Amino acid sequence: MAMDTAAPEQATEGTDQELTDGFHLVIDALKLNDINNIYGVPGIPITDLGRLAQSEGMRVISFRHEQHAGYAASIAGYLTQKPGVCLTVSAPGFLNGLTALANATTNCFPMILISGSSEREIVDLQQGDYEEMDQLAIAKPLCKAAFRVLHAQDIGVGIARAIRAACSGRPGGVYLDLPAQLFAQTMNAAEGAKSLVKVVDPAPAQIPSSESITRALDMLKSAERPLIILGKGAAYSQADDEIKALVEKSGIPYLPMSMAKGLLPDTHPQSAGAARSMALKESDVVMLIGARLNWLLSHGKGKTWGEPHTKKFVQIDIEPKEMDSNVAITAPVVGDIRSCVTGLLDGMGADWRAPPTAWTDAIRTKVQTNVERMAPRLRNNNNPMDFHGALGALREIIKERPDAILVNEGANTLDFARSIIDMYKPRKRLDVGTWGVMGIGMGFATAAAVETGKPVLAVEGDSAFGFSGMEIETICRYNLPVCVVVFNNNGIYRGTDVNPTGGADAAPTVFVKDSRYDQMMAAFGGVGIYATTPDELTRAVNEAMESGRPTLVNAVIDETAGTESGRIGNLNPASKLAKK
Ligand code: ADP
Ligand code: TZD
Ligand code: MG
Repeated sequence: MAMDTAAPEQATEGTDQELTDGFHLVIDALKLNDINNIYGVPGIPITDLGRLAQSEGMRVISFRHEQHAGYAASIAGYLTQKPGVCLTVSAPGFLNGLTALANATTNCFPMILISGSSEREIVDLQQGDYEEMDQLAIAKPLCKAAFRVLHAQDIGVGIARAIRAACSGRPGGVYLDLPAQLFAQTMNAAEGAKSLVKVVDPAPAQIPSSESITRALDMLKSAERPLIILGKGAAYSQADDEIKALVEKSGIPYLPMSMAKGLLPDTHPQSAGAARSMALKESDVVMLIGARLNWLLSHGKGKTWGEPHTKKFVQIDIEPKEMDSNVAITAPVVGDIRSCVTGLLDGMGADWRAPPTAWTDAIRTKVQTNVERMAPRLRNNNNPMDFHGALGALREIIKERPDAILVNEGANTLDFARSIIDMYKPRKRLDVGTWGVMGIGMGFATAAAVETGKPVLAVEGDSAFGFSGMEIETICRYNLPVCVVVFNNNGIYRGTDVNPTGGADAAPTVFVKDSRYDQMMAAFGGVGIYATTPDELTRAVNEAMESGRPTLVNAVIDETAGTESGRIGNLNPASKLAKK
C-alpha cells in the first residue's frame, strides 16, 4: 500500500493555501496536550506517523513487540498522570497491544492505544483487507472508552476525548482507531490548527460531600484499633504531602499495598507493613485510600480479616461504583484523593486524639519482632544464593539510592522482594499490579527510565523476564540506565520438577539449567554479569547504577529455595483439592 507522506506545507496548485494532513494533525494534537513520548512498533499504516513524530521533536521509542510498548505507555501514564500513548499497526499489532490496554484499565492507569486500521468499507463487508479486523468492536469491552476518527477535521476532538476519558474519574485505557486513509487526508492548515483542542483540566477535582467527611471522621474517632490502607490510587494521585500529613496527624498505623510502598517510607514508625496479618485481622475500623477490596485484600472478608462482620470500612475512591463491591462500606467518601484527604485533615481539628496506645504499641512491637527475626536471614552469604540473601543485598542498594525505580515481577522473586526491599519515596515501586501479570518488566523499566531519567533496577524471576526479554535490545538501543537482575532458579517457582513419566520432555515448570541470561545483554552491547553470591551481586548492581549503562546480572539462585506460586499457592485449585 503506497502512502502519501507529502509535506503538508506545500501549496496546492493555483492557490497559496497551506495544507496539513492527518499525520501532522495527530502529532500536533498530542504535542498541544503536552504528550511528547510515543511507545510503539512501526508498520503499515503508521510507519510515517512515527517518523514524522520524531522529526517534529517527539520522543518515539520503538519496541520489539507491541505488548511491551503498551506496558511502557501504561506505566508512563501512572507516573505522569498524562495518558501514555502506544502506537500499533492493524490487527496483529493492535491485538498485541490490547493486553496492555486491558491491563491498564484493570489497574486504573491512563493510557491511549492508538492503532492504525484497515479501510472501513472493506472491513465492514469482510472482503479481506490487509490486516483486516473490526478493532473498535474488539477493543470496546476491554477499555474505558473507544473512539474512531474518520475525518481529518475531527482528529483534534478525537484526541481530546481520548485524553479526557483516560484521565478523568477513575483513570483507565482508551482505544483510538485511526483508519489508514485518515492519515493521508489533507485540509487547510489554518483550519486544521483551529480544529485542535487543548484539553483544559483533564482530571477535574471531585470534591467529597461534607457529610461523607463527617461520617468518616466519626467512625475513625470511635475506633479502638483503626488502620489505614494505602493503595496505588493514592500513589497515582500525587497527593503525597497531604497523605503523609493525614497519616501522621491521625496517628493511625498504615499498611501500603505493593505499589503504594514508599508513599511514606517503609521505615516510618506508623508503618504496619511488617505486621500485616495482625493489622488486618485485629483492626476494627479500616480506611482504604485508593485501594480496592479485591483478591489482594481477600475481598475484605474471611480468615485474613478475623471475626466476620465486626469490621467497619471507610473508603476513599473517585469511583462511586467501587463502594460495597465486596463488603458493606459504612463510610464511603467519594471524590479525588487530594480533595478527600484535605477534607479529612481540615475536619480533624486541633483536638484530634491519636488511637489508643494499646493498639499502636502492639503493632509496633510486632513490627520490631518480625524485622529482627528476618534480619540475619537477609545477611546470609550462601552460594548458591537464596531469595533472602540476594534480596538482602538489593535492599541495601535501594536504601542507598532511594531515587532509583524498582520494577519487580515473578512469583517468589516478587513476593519476597515486596516484603524485603524497603521503599522510601512515592511511585518508585512498579510491579505486576492487579492481575499479577508476567511480562511488564522491560516495558515498565524502559518507560520508567524515559519518563523520569532516574536509574531503574528491574528484579525479575527467570520466567517473568522471559516474557519481555527481547526488549533488552530496546534498552541498549536507547542506552537507558536500566539494570536487570534475573533471579535464575532454573524455572517457574523452582527448578527441581521432573517429568514423572521419565520421558525425555522436561517438566512444564523448568527451563534449561544454568542458562546465561547475562550473555543476552552482552549480545546487544550492554554489560552482562554472572553473580553467585550476594557480595558479587552488590558489586555488579552498584557498578551498573553508578555507570548508568544497560546491565543484566544473572543472579544464580538455589533452585530448591522457592515455593509453589510464591505466596499465593492457596489460590491453586490443587491446594483446594488437597484439603478435601
Ligand atoms: P491496589 O492494587 O494498590 O490495592 P487498586 O488498583 O485496587 O490499588 O485501587 C486503586 C483505586 O484508586 C481504584 O479504585 C481507583 O478508582 C482509585 N483512584 C485512582 N486514582 C484516584 C484519585 N485520583 N482519586 C481517588 N481515587 C482514585
Ligand atoms: N502468564 C501471565 C501473562 N501472567 C502470569 N501471572 C502467568 C502466566 C502465571 N505465572 C505466575 O503467576 S508467576 C509465573 C507465571 C508463569 C512465573 C514465576 O516464575 P519466575 O519466579 O521464575 O518468574 P520464581 O522466582 O521462580 O518464583
Ligand atoms: Mg524462577
